[in-house]
Amino acid sequence: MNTILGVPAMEEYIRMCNDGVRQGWHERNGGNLTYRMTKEDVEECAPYLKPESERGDWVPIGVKAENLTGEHFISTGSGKFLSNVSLEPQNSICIVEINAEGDAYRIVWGLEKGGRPTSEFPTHFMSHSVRKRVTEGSNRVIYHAHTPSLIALTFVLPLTAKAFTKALWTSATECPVVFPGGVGVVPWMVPGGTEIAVATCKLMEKYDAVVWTHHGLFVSGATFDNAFGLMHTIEKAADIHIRALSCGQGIRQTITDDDLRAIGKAFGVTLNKEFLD
Ligand code: 2HA
Ligand code: ZN
Repeated sequence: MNTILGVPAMEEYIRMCNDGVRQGWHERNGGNLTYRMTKEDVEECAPYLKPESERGDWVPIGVKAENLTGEHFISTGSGKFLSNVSLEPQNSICIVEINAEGDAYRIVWGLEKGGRPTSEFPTHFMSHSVRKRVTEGSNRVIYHAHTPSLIALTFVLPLTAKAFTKALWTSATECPVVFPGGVGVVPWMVPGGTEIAVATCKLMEKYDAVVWTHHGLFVSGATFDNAFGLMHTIEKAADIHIRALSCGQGIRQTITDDDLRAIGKAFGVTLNKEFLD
């Protein structure tokens, strides 16, 4: 296709929005997705971006990241429905560029009827900064979804990284392989602001998945598939845990810590020892 929508990064981005919608994670305008574009992605999109003279003013992000100066991101639009992304991408998502100071953005494509990047852009932006640094540039995708089973668990489990990690690791054998570092937990906070951005990105130093209490999940990945797969694996494990608890007789048997160590050994992954007794 001879439009920006034929650029592979755009195709994959739009497909991932659809995949999340199909899972039921994106009621109304719930959830958001950002992707830090490669140089090649930007070159492929360049013919379709606004000329310099039509680019608006720089908009302050409210946070600053020196390692993201000059980067381009694809972002869902604030208040936009992920279910509309594939139907009307030009009005649901945008490409933003970051200024030379790393503290402001401007829209270079998309949101043609007006709008701005996701309300969670400060958290996405700070998380990109941290993940870019700790993964030496490999992580490019940050994804937030309203995953119902995981949200339900935030009403019944202690709000600690250990309680959530253990519940998830022991609910499906693949889990320790997919997220050997475990998951972090942010207590309930007002969404969209700087406070939740700071709390999330502090945990993103250590974890690629952070639970937002009574709200959802935030994940980071190198590719769309990896980020989506991490979200999906965690939500499915949460669902299994809830189904087991819902049988009403408690957990009679589970994967032990020694079993977890054996999985780590067999699959060549190092499990976060903080969560093993
Ligand atoms: O984009 O999910 O956290 C809407 C939200 C806010
Ligand atoms: Zn949300």
